[in-house]
Amino acid sequence: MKMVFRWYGEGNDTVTLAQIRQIPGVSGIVWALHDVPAGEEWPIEKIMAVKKLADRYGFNVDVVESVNVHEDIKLGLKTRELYIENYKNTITKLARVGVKVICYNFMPVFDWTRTDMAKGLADGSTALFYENEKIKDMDPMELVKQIASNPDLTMPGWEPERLRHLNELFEAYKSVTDEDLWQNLKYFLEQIIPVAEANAIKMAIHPDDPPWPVFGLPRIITNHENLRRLLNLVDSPYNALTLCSGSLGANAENDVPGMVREFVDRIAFAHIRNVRRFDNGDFIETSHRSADGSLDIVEIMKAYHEGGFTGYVRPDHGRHIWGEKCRPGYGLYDRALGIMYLWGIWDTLEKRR
Ligand code: CS2
Ligand code: MN
Repeated sequence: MKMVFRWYGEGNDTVTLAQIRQIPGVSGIVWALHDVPAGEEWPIEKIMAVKKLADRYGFNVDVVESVNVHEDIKLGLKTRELYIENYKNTITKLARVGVKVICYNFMPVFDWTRTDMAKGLADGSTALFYENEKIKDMDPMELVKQIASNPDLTMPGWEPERLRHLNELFEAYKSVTDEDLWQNLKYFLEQIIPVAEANAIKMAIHPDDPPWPVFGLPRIITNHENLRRLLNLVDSPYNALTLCSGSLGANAENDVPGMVREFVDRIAFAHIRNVRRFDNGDFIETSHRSADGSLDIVEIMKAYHEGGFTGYVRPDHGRHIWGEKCRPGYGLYDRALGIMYLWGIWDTLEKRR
């Protein structure tokens, strides 16, 4: 496996490349142009600037997370043609700096959803928390306000640009069923996968987080059967997965090691993190260690190892520990600890081979 680390860019992240370089075994950064709105073509100068910076620290830029999909594509509107065209051009440009994997998602309106960005854990750290009942009665605008109240941090998936048209978007999605969303995803993939293939870039879809509908919006990348369906929409190795253990693992019915075993050849990018699920449907993010959450991270790593996985891996969200002030879920310390746990398991498995 190739270890990579998500980095939001200069002036946009509390973590520095100099710090990331000191985490053992990290070969690349996972990056994006966070200031380019979804749907627009990425400017080549900005792409080159990231490449240049990464070079200076010896990091590859193989993995991009995410090139966001414009809502008109998910809604299946006529205007999607322009946005699909832009997406294709972005793929071609990313190939010029050697990008190998593009992570994206197909969640309507919101990316990941939580009700508390800093819930206290027993050890005094804080972590992202999801409360089922709270979401049921919540006006999504409330959540938006809570997130927008921190002007220093625009969070991926919660960019002001995306949220500006919230009411219209909710209105537009009223008539979109799960099947419509599948059709719109298929249409998108049929157009972009040939371009991805020509540029040797794997398109790796990230599952929905949490893997069930929120605020009445449809969600489809949620379970084993649907991952299989996704891979069959366009049967190409370039139509691939970002398998996120924490997203899928929020639902106790999802057997994450089983998914790894079945799909390993189509997983281009692995997100590994743990969550603790509660009986009432709530869940909280924990350290990566198996004993701390509901997921058996050792079993997941074994499944990757046995499958001969050679793709990219990153620790996903971490807790906020040792007083670190950072983007929710994206501090340095806990993600670095997560990496050492993952390497510990992996190196042991390698020795035993
Ligand atoms: C998720 C998403 O993995 C994560 O951090 O919470 O924000 C993810 O980056 C996107 O959904 C991928 O498109
Ligand atoms: Mn993830």
